[in-house]
Amino acid sequence: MALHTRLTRLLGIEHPIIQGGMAWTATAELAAAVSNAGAIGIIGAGHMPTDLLREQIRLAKTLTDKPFGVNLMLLTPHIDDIVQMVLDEHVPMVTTGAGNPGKYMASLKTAGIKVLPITPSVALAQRMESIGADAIIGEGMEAGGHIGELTTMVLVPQLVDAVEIPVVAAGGIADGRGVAAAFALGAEGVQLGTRFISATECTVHPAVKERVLKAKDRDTVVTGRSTGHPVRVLKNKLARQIMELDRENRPEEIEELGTGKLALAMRQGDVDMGSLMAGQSAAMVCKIEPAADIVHELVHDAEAIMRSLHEKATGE
Ligand code: TUI
Repeated sequence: MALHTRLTRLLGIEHPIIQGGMAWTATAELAAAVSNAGAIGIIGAGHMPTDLLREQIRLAKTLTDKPFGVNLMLLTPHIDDIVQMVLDEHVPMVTTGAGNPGKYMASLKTAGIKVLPITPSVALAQRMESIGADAIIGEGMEAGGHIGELTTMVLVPQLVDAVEIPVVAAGGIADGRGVAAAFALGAEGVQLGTRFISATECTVHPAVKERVLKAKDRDTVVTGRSTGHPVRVLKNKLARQIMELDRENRPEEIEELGTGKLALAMRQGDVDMGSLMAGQSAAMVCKIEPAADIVHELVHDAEAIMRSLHEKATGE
């Protein structure tokens, strides 16, 4: 049982599955569990203070001997300090989100760190390839958190045509069918965030897991479009307040209202006034189970689908 691609070789992993680097959600425990299962776990830096992130990285190193990564959230004000710390800690790989990591590419590459920028567009992906990115993560607007405009279905094949480096599909993938579909589009790996919120090892507040498990098809909404940083969340009281401010075009008040609300949801479990960032695939997440079971199910089911499609295509 294995899906080997350029991505598995690049990262030295068994399965071409990246766990999304969700801020205040993807902690060392989850990342290590995913890496131990043969995929690659990511610690979400978000707006985390540098010292706390360093502790998380050191904790992950005690929990796994396998490669893991850190997601650098480029909008955070102390991003320069975070990058320096990640260099000092010799983290094997980073993904980047919410901006252009060009400024940091040379130093990360020189330190031997694999860099996988998350991009919502073809132009940014080409720029990233030209400055040395190892692979591209194409994230569609089905994803949770900060999103671009294109869907995974249209973004991924365009990226595959536009760059030579491996493309990883993200956004809307929650099971083996999604993995097989991503491979059909030309992706050589997948990134899943929301599905891993339900992992036993995910340390997010139990009330958040419960909301994800209960979510149905139309339970996410995109808020904050007026700020220029649209964010997909599960609908709740905070989301409704932000949608109202969006309608009234009051972006400054949205920024103010949103401050600290992700940690409020994910760590403290305030599922009414916290920001419940999650993707559309929340509706497809149905049970709490170990990260290793999630990884193995994804690989097993994707392989079975690809085998059955092959049989159909060849008339066997
Ligand atoms: O980064 C994410 N997801 C995130 S970041 C985040 S924290 C946040 N909170 C409130 C507002 C904004 C951020 C929560 N979820 N996913 C990867 C991702 N990157 N999605 C979209 C992008 C992106 C957008 C623009 C990447 C690059 C980019 O480039 C703009 C430029 O400068 O060229």
